[in-house]
Amino acid sequence: MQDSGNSGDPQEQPADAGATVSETVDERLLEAGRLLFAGPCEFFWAANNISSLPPMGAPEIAFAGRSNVGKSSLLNALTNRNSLARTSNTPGRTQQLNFFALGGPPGEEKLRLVDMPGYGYAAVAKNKVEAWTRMMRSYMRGRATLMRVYMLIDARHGFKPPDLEMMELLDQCAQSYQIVLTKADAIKRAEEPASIAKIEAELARHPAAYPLVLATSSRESRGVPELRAAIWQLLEEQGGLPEAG
Ligand SMILES: Nc1nc2c(ncn2[C@@H]2O[C@H](COP(=O)(O)OP(=O)(O)O)[C@@H](O)[C@H]2O)c(=O)[nH]1
Ligand SMILES: [Mg+2]
Repeated sequence: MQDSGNSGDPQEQPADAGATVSETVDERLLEAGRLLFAGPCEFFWAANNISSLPPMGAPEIAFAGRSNVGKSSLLNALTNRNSLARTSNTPGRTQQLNFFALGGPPGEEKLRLVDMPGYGYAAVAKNKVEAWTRMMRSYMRGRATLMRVYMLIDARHGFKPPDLEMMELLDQCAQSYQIVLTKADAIKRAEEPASIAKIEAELARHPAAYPLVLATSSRESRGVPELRAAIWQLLEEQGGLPEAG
């Protein structure tokens, strides 16, 4: 935001004065998000049924999406790792909730990242889909520390029927969620606003959905700092603020 009282020409300022002169809330959040995700991040728990969840502890955010949506790539981009979440070419194989401790060793983490099993994989048997749905439902209903689900949508494809089913489940569980577009590099920049507007129109029909969409590209690291900032802001808003540092 441009402050009309600030008449300083940026070129007149010393190169290192930018942060103090033009610091905005957004820059603060971007930096706080960057620092959060620059900390240690470690896999610490896998649950393949509802009775094997880790005890509740630090605030959790979960990542969900259809198989192949780019979830592993985005988790790796967020945490600056190459293989935190294995980028797999065998969609539907990992049918478990994977927990990562962020910002401290497990037990002292500031935030937990939860990699949800991919859904909508055609070759998965019906009884497995039902088991998956039961597990997601009981996890989301019983998890007081789960702050938000980030639901990933391939920017090229928009919502597909399995995504709409997932949103219905999230709505039923009154689980707060936000849509994150992946692979934004794969659509024309000029098409992005229309794609986002279409998605936001659908979101208006979903009570538990956060109304704004974030566009990301793991390949180009686009939108990734903004997603980190949004996650930090969520922690602040929910009072789960990690200690400064
Ligand atoms: N163009 C593009 N492709 C991506 C991006 N992120 C992931 N992919 C590709 O999408 C496929 C699935 O990625 P992956 O992260 O394994 O998806 P997951 O199954 O949801 O974990 C892989 O072939 C990736 O190379 C991206 O930002 N842009
Ligand atoms: Mg994956």
